[in-house]
Amino acid sequence: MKLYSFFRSSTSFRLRIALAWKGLAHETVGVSLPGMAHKDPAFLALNPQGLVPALVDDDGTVVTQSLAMIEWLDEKYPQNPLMPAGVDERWYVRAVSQIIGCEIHPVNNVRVLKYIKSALNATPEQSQEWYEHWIREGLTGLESFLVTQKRHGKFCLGDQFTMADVSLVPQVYNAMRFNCDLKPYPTLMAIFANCEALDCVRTTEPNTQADKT
Ligand SMILES: N[C@@H](CCC(=O)N[C@@H](CS)C(=O)NCC(=O)O)C(=O)O
Repeated sequence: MKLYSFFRSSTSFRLRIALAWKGLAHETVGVSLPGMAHKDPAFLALNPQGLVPALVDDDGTVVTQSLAMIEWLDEKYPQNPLMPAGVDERWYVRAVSQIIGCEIHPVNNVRVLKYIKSALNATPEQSQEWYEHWIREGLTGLESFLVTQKRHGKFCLGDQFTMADVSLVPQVYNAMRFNCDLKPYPTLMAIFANCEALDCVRTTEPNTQADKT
């Protein structure tokens, strides 16, 4: 299979982790976001939304939308599952993933940051404040959610590595890149440290990627 990915993209990183965790061989094709390669007709033919990641399976199936892709991978290639068996646990894993994927990531996406700078004339300081604000708001809510649910252990769901962790790791990497203060989130950061020790994270993190610029 082929993964269309940008090294710094959080959503691409989710897929890199998932594929590595499942041991699925694939070729990674770099799609440069600064180079606007995600708007090239060849890439738009794979994902008309013009967003990474996209995955092309060996049978030609094309899938997009990272969280849907991870669940699709889990159903098509069930080894080393990223979704738990129980219905309550699946709800919880989806809830954590969606707090990140629907509430934190979208407001700090490349096109949003570009828009507030270009159309709304935000200064670099204002753009940084925007980023930090939504990280604080999002991670505060997520930390409280985990603490209240009391389902976490080594990972978000006990000691089972799941899609929740696959979602958490890239978001923390991104917040670190923007120099956010992450001390207020001890539960999330302890889980992040445990995830960082895994091969599927170490071998797929942005600095290891061939398309790194
Ligand atoms: N909900 C989508 C979001 C995909 C997405 O926004 N990807 C970003 C990179 S992390 C992107 O391609 N951004 C390009 C842009 O904003 O122009 C997913 O989870 O796959």
